[in-house]
Amino acid sequence: MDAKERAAQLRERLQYYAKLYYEKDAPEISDYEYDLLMQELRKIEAAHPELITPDSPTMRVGGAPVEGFAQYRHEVPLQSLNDVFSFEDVEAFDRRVREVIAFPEYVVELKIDGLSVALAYQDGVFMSGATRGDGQVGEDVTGNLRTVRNIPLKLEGVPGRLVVRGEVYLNHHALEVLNERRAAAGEPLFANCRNAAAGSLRQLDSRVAAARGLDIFCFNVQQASDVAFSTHSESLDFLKAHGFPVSPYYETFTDIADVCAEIRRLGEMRGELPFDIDGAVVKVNSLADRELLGTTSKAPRWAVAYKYPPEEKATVLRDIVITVGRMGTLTPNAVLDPVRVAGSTVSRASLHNEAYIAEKDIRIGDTVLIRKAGDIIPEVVSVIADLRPENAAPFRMPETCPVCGAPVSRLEGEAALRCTGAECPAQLQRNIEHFASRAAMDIEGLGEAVVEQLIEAGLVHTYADLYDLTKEQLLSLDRFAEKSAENLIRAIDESRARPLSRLITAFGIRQVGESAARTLSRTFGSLDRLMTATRDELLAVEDIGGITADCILDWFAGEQSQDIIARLRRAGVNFQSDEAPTDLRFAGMTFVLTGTLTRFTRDAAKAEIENRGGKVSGSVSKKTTIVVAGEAAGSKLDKANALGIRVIDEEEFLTLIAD
Ligand code: 3BD
Repeated sequence: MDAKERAAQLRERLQYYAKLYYEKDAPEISDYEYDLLMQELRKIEAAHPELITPDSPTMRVGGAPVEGFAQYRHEVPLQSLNDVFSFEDVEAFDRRVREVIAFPEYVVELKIDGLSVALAYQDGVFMSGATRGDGQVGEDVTGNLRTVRNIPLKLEGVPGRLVVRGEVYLNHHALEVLNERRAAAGEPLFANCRNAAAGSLRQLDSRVAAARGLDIFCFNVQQASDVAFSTHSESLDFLKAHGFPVSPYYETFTDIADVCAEIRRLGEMRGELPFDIDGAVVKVNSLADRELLGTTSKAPRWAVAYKYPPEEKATVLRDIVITVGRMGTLTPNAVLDPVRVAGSTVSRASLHNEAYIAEKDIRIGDTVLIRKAGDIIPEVVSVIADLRPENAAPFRMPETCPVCGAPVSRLEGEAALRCTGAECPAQLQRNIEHFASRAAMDIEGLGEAVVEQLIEAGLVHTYADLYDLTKEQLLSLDRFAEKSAENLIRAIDESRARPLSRLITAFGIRQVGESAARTLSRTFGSLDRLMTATRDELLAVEDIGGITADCILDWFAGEQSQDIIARLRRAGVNFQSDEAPTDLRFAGMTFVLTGTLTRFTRDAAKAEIENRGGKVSGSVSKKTTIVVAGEAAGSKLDKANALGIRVIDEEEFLTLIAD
């Protein structure tokens, strides 16, 4: 057998095994044997590049990273779907359909929660694929789609053009595996399957996408040059017959009551499915009827998506544990029997503070209803009172910090309790984790577990200590080898050059998140300038209010902060913004413009003042700093003189604003 024949044979076998694995869930060979065959094919293709075909299974593993994604104009625009949220809405949809079609037939399908794509085939070969984008233009993610293992790359007996729409998704198991890997690498976890699928499909490096285990369900024939269908279910059967995975459980109905019953039935299956759904789609089956019903500018009149309400699940609250946050805040957390809700397994939920627990009367041992707030953060909705064990006692917050034992206190006007321990290790742990986090100094490999080790070994007492760590010190710790120690030292080293805004974020000043940090960096231009900013100057900055300004002043006034800054400076951490600082010479000053100005319009003069951090007011009062008096100034000038406020003319104003 020559190379060409062997390559063809390998491709056929690999395709066959992949199909068994993905469709029948009955692999005949082990992953290991599968990988061996794949490797053999790769070797042949490497030696004979002319034998590579675009539909070869080797093309699924992905190539080198590409620069962004090319735009992809969809030949036939990808329509959107109208959402409905009640059975009354479904019945109203049916009435609208019946105004045009006397006896409609409907298909009900699951609505898979993933990312919508289009796949284009030419003469049976997968050529290209793209995200939906705005329906007209999406992103060309062909390379990544090749790594979706159940997308057929080659079709038998489908000449001409075929465009298929589908939903790319990640199943629950794949999400779990992915998140375990990310947790081990100290990377942020994906909150749900949809985010993970979208993030994976939009990976620039298709080798990364390949490792994510994406799948697809196809739900529409978008274009077919050489096949004709008369119904949607026929087109789904066609897709199935040609090896496309098609959304399971689709059925046809003629009575809208049966459609609603089916939607309810699918909703009840939700918890048992191995992937996420967010609704059910009802579609008119006959393609001729669809033509008659037509389309609005946005969505077809012949289909609706019924969205299920956020899932709520009951589970047992086994314990309430207290965590100590970065600011020393004590937060009670529910420890739950693990339960799958809206796309991920939940075993913890924040209970926020004592008042929240008291209001819902949450007790250890209770059966509680869990929901995801905004689809992402788990929360306890309510207690099922009937299922409360007899001995369940009301919950009380501890009087001492569970980590360092220092007394806790409640700040005036706040619901939260705080640890008063100045050197509480829990606070230190969160502080350093925050410093190293993605949004802050982005130090890869410095996750929770490593920070804990460093603190325990006494190697770091503040985040400034990170820059003094040596490879030898790391090697003395468990789980560090030559390579991992070098990597961490390098990651810490690289963080010295981070933009100033990240350093400001990393300080963990209360009220100062990423966005405020960026504004502060841009406005003041350097850490040294920010350190000496007055309250007025801070207040002149967009989006910085009194509370935030005080938090910033308090933080810089702290003795420890000054020490940390000095040490970071010595360590060569970047203190400069790459943007020039904003002019703030009028910060805290209020101007009043009166009379006629000859060189400026009112608006231009106002802009000159505001661009330098000043405010403009319409009337003179004790709070006025300067009155700019043009020609024929009247009562405002008199009032300014009476109050002893500084008055300048237009010439002087020009000198004041000159650089
Ligand atoms: C599914 C449109 C039509 C062909 C338009 C009727 C809006 C996402 O399982 N059918 C399905 C699913 C989605 C669909 C259609 N059938 N459109 C369907 C769909 N079984 N998820 N969608 N889509 C797909 C969308 N996506 C992103 C932004 C806006 N709209």
